[in-house]
Amino acid sequence: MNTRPYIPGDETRIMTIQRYIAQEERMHPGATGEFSTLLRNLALAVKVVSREVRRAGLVDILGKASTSNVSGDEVKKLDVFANDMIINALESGGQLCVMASEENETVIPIPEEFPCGGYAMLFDPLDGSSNIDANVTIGTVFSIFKRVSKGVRGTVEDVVQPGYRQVAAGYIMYGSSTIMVFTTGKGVQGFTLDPTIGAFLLSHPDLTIPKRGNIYSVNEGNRQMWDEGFRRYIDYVQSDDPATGRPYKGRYVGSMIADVHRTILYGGVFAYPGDTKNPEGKLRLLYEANPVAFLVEQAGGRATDGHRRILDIEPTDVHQRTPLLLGSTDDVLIAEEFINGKR
Ligand code: AHM
Ligand code: MG
Repeated sequence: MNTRPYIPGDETRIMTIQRYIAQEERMHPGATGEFSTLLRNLALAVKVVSREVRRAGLVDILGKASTSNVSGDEVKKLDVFANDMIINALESGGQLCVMASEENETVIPIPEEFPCGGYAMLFDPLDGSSNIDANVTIGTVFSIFKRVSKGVRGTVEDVVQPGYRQVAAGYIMYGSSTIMVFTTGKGVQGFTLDPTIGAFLLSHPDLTIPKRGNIYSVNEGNRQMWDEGFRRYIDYVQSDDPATGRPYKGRYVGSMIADVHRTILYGGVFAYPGDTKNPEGKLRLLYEANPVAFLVEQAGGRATDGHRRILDIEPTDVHQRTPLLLGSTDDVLIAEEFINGKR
């Protein structure tokens, strides 16, 4: 497809997210426009979240969380604000039948007064939120399925679906700039928010992950609780072998989106394995692992739990966790060999 990327200096050749989605839909004659409206509403919500993230350090001046700000209004914590913002922006559009958020115990129904649509969306409104106070990158993650339930309104069945059925997934990273990276199953596109015009512009067309990298990303504080196989894999990446680029560099932000984004751009491996304390690791299958696994595969990489493809896991619970291993295909395959005792 001719995505006509943004060419610096040629301001007449910008590709906005809306234009990109509309162009994609035109290539599918049966498309109703429902999906492009959904992404447009989501883009609007995350622009507001981005604005609030940029003001986060000013909260101490304007009023702290759960207290009143100077005008006497209740100030919401950023993750609560992001959650409310996304729900409010999407519930009335008529594209969704149900939502699920990492912040909500149970699924979020679409209120009676709004029409019920053909899609279901799961999201983590502000992943890595423990990093906010340190001014470290955080992100929003989303995963979209087609509706499968048949009743008047959507149900939990619409969100507890295996990852291979996702029709779209992506993340918004609030870093030195705000970038939205998403896939609809035809490669991965990255759009950077231009704050001067309030639009996401195609900046990273057809993102592909290197076949092999030289960076590993894991919380090594958990080392003593890991399986022996994974411990030996980390010993392997740390050992000296210039021919294969070892020792690898260690990089761990502790914000999954930042670590995954870097892994997609530079290659290497990101892992949050299970350990003796948390056998299923920390990350949630439906809100975190599935969407990034879809993106990484679409970028040409690999995403597993060490034994099986993330996207093939049949979920049973909306909040279930999974070990996660993803990145450059060659790196992930080597890690799997260690995990499975073949090295
Ligand atoms: P959160 O959803 O509570 O923000 O937790 C998820 C985050 C991920 O962004 C990150 O990869 C992970 O927690 C880091 O965990 P740890 O501090 O155990 O290394
Ligand atoms: Mg999270």
